Amino acid sequence: MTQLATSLVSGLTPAHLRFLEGLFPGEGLTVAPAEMAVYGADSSRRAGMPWAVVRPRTEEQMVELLRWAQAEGVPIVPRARGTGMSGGAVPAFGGVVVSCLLMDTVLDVDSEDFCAEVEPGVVTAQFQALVQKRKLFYPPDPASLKISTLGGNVATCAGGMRAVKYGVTRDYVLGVRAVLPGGKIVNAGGRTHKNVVGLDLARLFVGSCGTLGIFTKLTLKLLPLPEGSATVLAAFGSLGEALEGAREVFRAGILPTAMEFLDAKACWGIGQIKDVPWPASPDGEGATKAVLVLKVDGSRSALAAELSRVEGALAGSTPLCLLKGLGPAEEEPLWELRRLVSPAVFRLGPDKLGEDVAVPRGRTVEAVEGFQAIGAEQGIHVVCYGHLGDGNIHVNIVYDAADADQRARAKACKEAVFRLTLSLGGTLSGEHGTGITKGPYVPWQLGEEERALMAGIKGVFDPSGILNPGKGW
Ligand code: 2HG
Ligand code: ZN
Repeated sequence: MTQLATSLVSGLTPAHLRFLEGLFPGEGLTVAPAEMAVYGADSSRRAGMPWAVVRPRTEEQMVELLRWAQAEGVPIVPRARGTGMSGGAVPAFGGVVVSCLLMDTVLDVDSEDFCAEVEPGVVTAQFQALVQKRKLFYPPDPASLKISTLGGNVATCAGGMRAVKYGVTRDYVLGVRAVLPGGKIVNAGGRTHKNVVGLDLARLFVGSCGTLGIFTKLTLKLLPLPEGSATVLAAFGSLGEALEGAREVFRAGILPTAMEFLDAKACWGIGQIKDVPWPASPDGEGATKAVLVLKVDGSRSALAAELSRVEGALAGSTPLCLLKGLGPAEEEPLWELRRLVSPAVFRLGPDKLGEDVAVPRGRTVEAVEGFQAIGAEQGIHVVCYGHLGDGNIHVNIVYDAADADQRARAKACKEAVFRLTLSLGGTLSGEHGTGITKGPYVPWQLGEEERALMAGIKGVFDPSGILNPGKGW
């Protein structure tokens, strides 16, 4: 955990604390450092100490808080479960951390309008299970979905595995109600699935990482629930064969729901914490050099045929083994293996830089081979896995932060990965956002004109710059 020194001294006066006590009585306010520490960290393993933590239950409290914060110049850092990987929820400059977790009501689910209205603190997986009972489907599925919230997902434009077919969180946000610094309430978008009146303010909030306003209500688009799904897991003797197999799936005209891959190091790491179905040897030099996991969905009667088409497309790459799962009970163990990769990577070393670059789909082979070559050059473990179907590659650079030489080599790796990504026409972040870990690199990708426009927009929403400072562009 890296503690950010800038945030250790509280900027709150006794009068500020009296105001917060009045607005957030009882357990609504925390100022005890031991309790607050957890609200200063997220999954980036960076941390800053909040000056205070508040837990609003109502929009009225949010309005009062943001009116006061702007008048007093107090930084405000909204957060939910802190599953973000780039430090977006870390109070880099101290300030009052606003936990949105108590605003967790599903206000409406409408199977005629195909939309739902929710408060930001609703947990994503719980929401999906709820709408599923009504034969409705909310597709975005970030790996953190069992604990992360819809508000956090919208603030970060969370991606996930089903993005290949269904898109990312942005594609499901119809409307946003948010409170701005100064206490103004903004209603953007609404319940219609199409809307071209004015600029698309709702989508502007998506992925803005709590820098423009704090959500109090989200209107989300729903789909009819597909009748069934099926999964294929295939292991290959080379990375090239796996990547070629994936291309064949698209060439065959199949649009999978999800198309994920694991490289040899990822497969090895998973094998260290779980029995794996692919051929491997304990020293990491096993026969399996890459694994693909694909999902298809649709009507139950069509699934078996769809599975054989996927199998046919992969056949040319001569899989070492191929497992099929029909329906959630058979599929879940296969997806569990994929989800284990993020923690499994720590079997290779105590620390990691977790990148989530994305390249145009046609450049994935060059990208993955290039990232692995960079790791080999620097003599450091580079693990590649993730959302192959979107060209969104997780590049985990594993190192020991206590060792200065490894720290320097990990940084050199990260920068070489970024340079290669940009040279292939890619982006530094496909789904985790820039937060504080990638913030300094944003000018590598965005020009001065674009950054000036973004800064201008930020200034309109938040003229005093109090909302989540240090997370801009
Ligand atoms: C995933 O797809 C997540 O598993 C986490 O986005 C990736 O830990 C990571 O770097
Ligand atoms: Zn991911």
